[in-house]
Parts: sequence; C-alpha cells; structure tokens
Amino acid sequence: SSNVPHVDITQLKQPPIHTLIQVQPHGVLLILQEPDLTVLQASSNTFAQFGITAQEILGTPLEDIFDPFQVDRLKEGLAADNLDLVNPSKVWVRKRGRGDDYQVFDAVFHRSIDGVLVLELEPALTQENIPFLSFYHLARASINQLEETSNLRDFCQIIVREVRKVTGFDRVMLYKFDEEDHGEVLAEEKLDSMESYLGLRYPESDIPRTARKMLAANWIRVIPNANAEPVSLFPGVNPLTQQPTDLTHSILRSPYPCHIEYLHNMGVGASLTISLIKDQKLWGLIACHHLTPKYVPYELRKACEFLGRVIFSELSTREETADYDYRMRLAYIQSVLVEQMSQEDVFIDGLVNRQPSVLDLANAQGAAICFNGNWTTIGRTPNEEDLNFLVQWLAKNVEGEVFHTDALPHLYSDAERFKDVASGLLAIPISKRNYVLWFRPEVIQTVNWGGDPTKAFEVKQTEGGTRLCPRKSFELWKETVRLKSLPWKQVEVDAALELRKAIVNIILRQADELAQLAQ
Ligand code: BLA
Repeated sequence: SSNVPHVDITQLKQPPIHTLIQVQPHGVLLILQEPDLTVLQASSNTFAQFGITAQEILGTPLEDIFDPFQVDRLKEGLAADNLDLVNPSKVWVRKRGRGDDYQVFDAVFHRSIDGVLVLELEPALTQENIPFLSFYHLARASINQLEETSNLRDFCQIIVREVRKVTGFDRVMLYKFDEEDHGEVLAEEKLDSMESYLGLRYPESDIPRTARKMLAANWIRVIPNANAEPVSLFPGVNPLTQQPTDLTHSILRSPYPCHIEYLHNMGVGASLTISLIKDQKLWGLIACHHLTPKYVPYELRKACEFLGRVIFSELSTREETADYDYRMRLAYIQSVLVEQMSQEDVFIDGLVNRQPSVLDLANAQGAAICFNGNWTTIGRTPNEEDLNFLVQWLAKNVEGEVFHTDALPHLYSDAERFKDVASGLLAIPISKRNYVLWFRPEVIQTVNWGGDPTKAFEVKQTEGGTRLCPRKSFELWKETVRLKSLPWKQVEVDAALELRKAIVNIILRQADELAQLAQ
C-alpha cells in the first residue's frame, strides 16, 4: 500500500481549518465580552432564529436576549470558572415581534484557544434535560453484552449496533486507523438498502492531519445537514483582538468545503463522528451517516460520547490483555532459549538444534545467525551469498539495536529475488558483522479500498488558489499488495531485543572464561 499518496493540506495555500469563520445555520454562535456578556460577534442567522438581525444584536447584553434570571445563573457558573456547571443550559429566547412566542435552546459555552468566550445555541428538541440515569442504563446494557464477547470484531459490532439503536442513524461504522493512518471499517450496522462499506479501507488523505488534530481535541462532531448553506460571523473578526476567533472547539463551525463535497459524493445528508482515543492518540472513529438531514440533540450526543468512551476503554483493556498473554508466552520461550544456550558448548546450537527454537521467539519461518563469519540457518532462508549481501546492506543502512520491516523488497530491491522466503525481516546486530535475522515469506494480500486510493483526490487550480477535491467514486477498488509479509508485532520485536541482551551476556561470559583459561 506504499503507493497510496499522503497529503498535507497545510502545504497548500488554503486557510487553516480552525479559523474558517463560517457556522452551520441550525444554531447561533455568539462571541461574548466578559464579564457583562455583551455580544461582540454573532452568526448572521440571528434573524431567522431570534427575530433580531446580527447588526442589532451587537453590543447587546445577554439579558436582553434571554430570560435575565437565566443569565444570572450563567454568570455565576462563569464566575466560578467552571463551565461544567452551565453546560448545557436550557435558555428561553423570546422571538421579537411574535408576542409571547419563545423558543428553547441548548446553550453551551467554551473558551476558545485564544481565551475568547464562545456561546453556541442549538434549538432544543425537548424542554427537559435527558436524565443522567438513562445514560447509565444505556451503557450498562451494552457493557453487559460486551462482557460475553471475546473477540474484537464482535465487540465492535455491539458498539455500532448500540450507537445505531440510540441515535437512529441510517449507517453506523466503527473505523480503525493503521500505522500509516489509512483506515478500515471494522464493523457496520445500516439500512438493508444501503451498500456495505464493511471491510473497506480509506486512504489517509480522506482525513488530513489537521482534521485529525481537531478530532483528537473534539470528541464529537456533528453535521446535521450537509446541504445547509453556512452563515458568516458578523463582523468577521473579533473587534477587540482584530483576529478571527479560533473555532477549534466549536460545535457549530461549518466543515471545510472539501469535506462537505466528500459527504455529497458519498451521498451523505447528515453525519455524527465520535472520536476514539487511546494513549492520547486518535485510534479510530465511530462514523454515523444519514441519507437525509438529521438533528441529534446535545445531550444525546453526550450520551454517545460517553458510550464511546466507556466501551472503548473496555476495548483497549482487552487488546492489551491479548498482547499480555502473547508477551508472557514469548517471555517463557526466551527463558528456555537462554537455558539451552548456556547448556551447549556453542551457544548457537541452543537456538537452532532444540525445541523451542529461535523461530518460535518471533513466529518466523526462517532464521539465520551470523557469528564470526559463519552462517547457521534454520527453516526457510535466503542462500549464504544473498545473506552476505543482506548483512552488508544492513551494516550500511541500519542503525540501532533492532530493525524490522514487513516490506524488505521495498527498501532493498535485491530482496525481490528471495521474496518467497524473506519479504519480512527482523534483525538484531549483536556486534559488528554478527547478526541474528528472522524471516517471513511474502503474503499476497487483497486490500479492498473504498475507491481507488491512488486517485483519492484531485488537485484543482482555481482563482482562490490550489484546491483539493475528493474523489467522486467510492466503488470497491481491489489492490493486490505484493512483496510484503505479515507484520512483526511489537511484542515480537521486544522479544528479539531481550534475546540480544542474553546473547551479548553469554558472549561476554565465554570471553571471560577463555581469558581465565589463558592465564
Ligand atoms: C474530515 N473526513 C473527515 C472526517 C471524517 C472523514 C470521518 C471527520 C468528520 C467530521 O469532522 O464531522 C472521512 N468519513 C471519512 C471516511 C469515512 C467516513 C474515510 O465515513 C469512511 C467510511 N477529505 C478528502 C480530501 C480532503 C479532505 C481530498 O477526501 C482534502 C483536503 C478533507 N476531511 C477533510 C477535512 C476534514 C475532513 C478538511 C475536516 C472537516 C472539518 O472539520 O472542517
């Protein structure tokens, strides 16, 4: 998959995403001056939502828009510098010119990265807060099911089923990133009439690095109507700072046009994205799609985020447990190998002539040990001449105590000749020109992509500068991946490093014994 292009949109002349100052029109965004909470900037859809134009609302204190009693409560929360006390709040907005007609909004505050206070208002579908208890029941029910499953895929399947049940989206997917930041749909629940994306892979460029950063900061993103015309902020910059306000943490920020086009091309009318974070890194996403516009109230989104967090922490624990069991097995093999090495006159015999052998330490099909210019091999390996050239290449190109690749021919083209035994290489240099090498054969894999990943986007020149456009077709595109082995697991690499230490110790001890004999 190395011919799949990576893209860094920061290198193109496009505005940084977080300062795009357009807002999705289903809600109202206000930038406020503290402590009076007067309006500095407003999204230009206030007339549609409140019956007051953005011009009129500027300089207005919040009391004039909301119920003053509610504003006092908000101010108390803000004074305590604890936004959790006020988020979310239900606020009543009396519509101008409509008599006693008022509308209820969910109000959510945050401080932008520049420290500016941002208030976002979305029409509330209910006047009551969804009781916390219902989140709890929701999570309990799914966790009970999860306890009964043992494999990762079933587990992911339950997550998407639960999220779909709770939200009613037409399609819910669990999407996991790989080491190259491409991603794969591990689980999917959808309407029968929709085509399936299960098992498909999507290239890294579908979610550029800047977008990933935001997904790691904002655990939940909503686009209730992918066809809605975004609205601007009025005025465009904060009059106090003369800068566009940083909207990284905003709920209503309008998505980058490129992504909207992407959704259109996929036939998506609304989306909800929940980030799955592990060790502070974006591990994957729960991606929800709806064919038509769909509004998900704040509290239900929070419930989904909660569900995502709780369930996902359970999932990472399990992944770690699986690794732990394997690590323990390798540690055991390692200790037996050390024992065997110390029992033999020539330590190498303890690695290749007995059971378990050095092959078992890294689940390899072949291994070769170069010691004092002599090769000892076990299983399927390149011939001696090829091995000699390979260690010369390693000595020149590789540093450190361990080296591993699942695509040796991509790095060292001569290896293509012996790809059937050594498309994968794990190597530990013991000392200058002494090596232990493990090999894995080529495994030809078919990777199913959602559209041709080498044509993931088009670069277009427009008046506004260079623009990237997403692909039009997401139809199944099969890639045959050659010259690659199964990947080495971190636990296997760690085990190889441990073996290196043990061998170095044995060599030192033997040298010591020789020196003593010589005295
Ligand atoms: C954002 N791209 C995203 C997001 C997802 C995807 C989930 C985050 C959505 C959100 O913030 O609401 C991609 N969605 C997918 C994938 C699947 C899916 C892979 O459902 C698979 C099933 N996208 C392109 C190109 C660009 C691009 C060529 O294809 C070029 C610049 C950009 N994607 C892009 C940007 C964002 C994005 C800029 C951030 C949008 C924003 O938050 O403003």
